Amino acid sequence: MKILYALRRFVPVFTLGLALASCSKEPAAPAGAPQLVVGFSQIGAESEWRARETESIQKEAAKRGIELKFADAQGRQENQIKALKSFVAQGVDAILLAPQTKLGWDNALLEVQRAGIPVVLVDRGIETKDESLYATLIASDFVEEGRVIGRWLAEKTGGTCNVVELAGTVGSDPAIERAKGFAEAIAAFPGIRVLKSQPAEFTRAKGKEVMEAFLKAEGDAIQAVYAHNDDMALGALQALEEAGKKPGVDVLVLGIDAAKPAFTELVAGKLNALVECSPLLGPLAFDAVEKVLRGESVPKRTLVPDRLFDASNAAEELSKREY
Ligand code: GZL
Repeated sequence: MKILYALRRFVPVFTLGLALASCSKEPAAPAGAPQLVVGFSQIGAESEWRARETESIQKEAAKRGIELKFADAQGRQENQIKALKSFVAQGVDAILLAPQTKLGWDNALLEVQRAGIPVVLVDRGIETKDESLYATLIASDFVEEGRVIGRWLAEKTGGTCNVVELAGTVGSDPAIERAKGFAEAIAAFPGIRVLKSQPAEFTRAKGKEVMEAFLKAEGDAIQAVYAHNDDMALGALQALEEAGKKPGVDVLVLGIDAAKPAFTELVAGKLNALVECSPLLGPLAFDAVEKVLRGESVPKRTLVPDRLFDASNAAEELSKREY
């Protein structure tokens, strides 16, 4: 299969690139050589994180002189599948896919594979019977992100706390795995009780709405909120303030992503802990695309490292944040 990719449309660019590189220092974009064309099926724009990821991939494509065909699926898998078909029809050289959900990709990806177009998964994984349907996955370890939050909460509360959970999009890789990691970490602490867990679509608005329902149902019993991403944590923070509570003081608020809007609230003490999940995947994504098109082998999984931030290190980190 690799040879197929290499022969597909890359050799002329590669040969020409080599020739030019040998006679000039700057890797010039050879005039007239076929520009690499990459299709990018993006989930949507549901969160700050998603916007930063889109920006990173668009900027990196421009920097490398790659033509990016961008398709925003408005949060729907069927629109992503339509985009994959369209990329095949347009004869792109490679595809970047941020899969909205874990299941339901095999048929669409088989069609792409039959067209000889490599697929690089960015930011979320899929469940498939045939791992050859994609070249590599570039993403964080969501299970570990959930574990880190669970361990932080156990340490902070001495293992006794009533917590509510704002879960990400049903069926998505990060929602499934962040829930799993958190549950794993708190299993060692019977005093940590999850009073309620409900999906809130990774959005601020839905996070606020679900938190309001949690407050109605559980009121003062709630001592902490675990949100699978920043935006839902910020929504919860708003709901707590409107209910006359001090987020970060009366109720601990924990999230994942650590993008700037939430990071600022962390420094202000309204959030208590954030695990970062870098959206700056553009360079890694196009490194993988270019390697695959050269027929080089790439690891099936490229793990993006994450760090934990809380009151002990947030203030000195804020000025260094890139997203
Ligand atoms: C994580 C990404 C998640 C973010 C959310 O890689 O898929 O989706 O954590 C985003 O903010 O909506």
